[in-house]
Amino acid sequence: MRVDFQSWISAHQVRFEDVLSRLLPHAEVAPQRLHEAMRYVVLDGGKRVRPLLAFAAGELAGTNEARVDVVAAAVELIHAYSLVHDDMPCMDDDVLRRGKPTCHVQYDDATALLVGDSLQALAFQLLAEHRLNDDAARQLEMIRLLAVASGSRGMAGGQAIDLASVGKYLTLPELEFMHIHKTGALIRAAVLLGAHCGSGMQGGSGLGPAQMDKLDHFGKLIGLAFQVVDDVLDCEADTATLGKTAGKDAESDKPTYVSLLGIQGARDMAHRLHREALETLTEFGETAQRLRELADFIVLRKF
Ligand code: GRG
Repeated sequence: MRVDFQSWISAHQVRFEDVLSRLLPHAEVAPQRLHEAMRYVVLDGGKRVRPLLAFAAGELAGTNEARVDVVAAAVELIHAYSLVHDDMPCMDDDVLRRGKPTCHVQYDDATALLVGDSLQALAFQLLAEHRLNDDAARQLEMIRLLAVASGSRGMAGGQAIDLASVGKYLTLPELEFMHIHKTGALIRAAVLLGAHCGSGMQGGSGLGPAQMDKLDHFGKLIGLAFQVVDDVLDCEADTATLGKTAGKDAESDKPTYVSLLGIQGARDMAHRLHREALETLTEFGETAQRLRELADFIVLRKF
């Protein structure tokens, strides 16, 4: 029997917390303080949007959940590392994340730096030491995909552009380029990695290149929609609801979709991207239902 979307989310969030707890080093293992800090930033917090996208894409591709658990964890560890580094005084300099003091506030700058480094390394360790696909070449391609999405041609590159754009005017294509990299690349990778776990697997649906391209396009559109909504929420929601400091973009004089298009213009853009994202899923029929529901969640969310 098909469970409703909210129950599906909750069940995955609870189960995934156990997966993460199991895959992270224990806090009692040396170096204890570093391991404790890694668990502090990863566990008990966050919406887990990227893992949920991987689970939904995995369902579409007919893969087994244990494989998607590993790619979902790898993506979430990269995401957690990016938040820790982004919050540091040398970048966004923030004190609150996921409703708790940021890592460098709770621990110290050096620990926060090492937490980020260690989470990134652990993500790739997991992809290398677990079987993700029956085809070894496909597995290597998956590792490459996450590396590109995280590095200078993906998230880290987008962050570099973001830091260089403070106080500057960006055109809409420039803003889009920045966000497709900074936020979109990892969201896109989450969708693709979930689907790759199924392709080539016995009993998996083995999505073909044209279908993977459709999913890639879905990931790109919904990744951008996620950022547009993030910009709107930064203006409209309060700190308690967001679990991070609200109003940071305007305060730091950062170009955003809201500063460029106004609140209503940004909302309209999010709805257009949402509509286009849903259109890319048409051919998948019922198997893409969770991805559609997640697209709705990303655009309609209030935090
Ligand atoms: C430091 C290499 C490096 C990159 C940082 C992602 C990022 C790049 C910075 C985070 C700053 C930020 C607020 C970006 C906007 C979009 C975003 C990633 C929001 C946070 O993601 P959520 O809402 O967070 O999925 P939770 O806590 O729910 O996981």
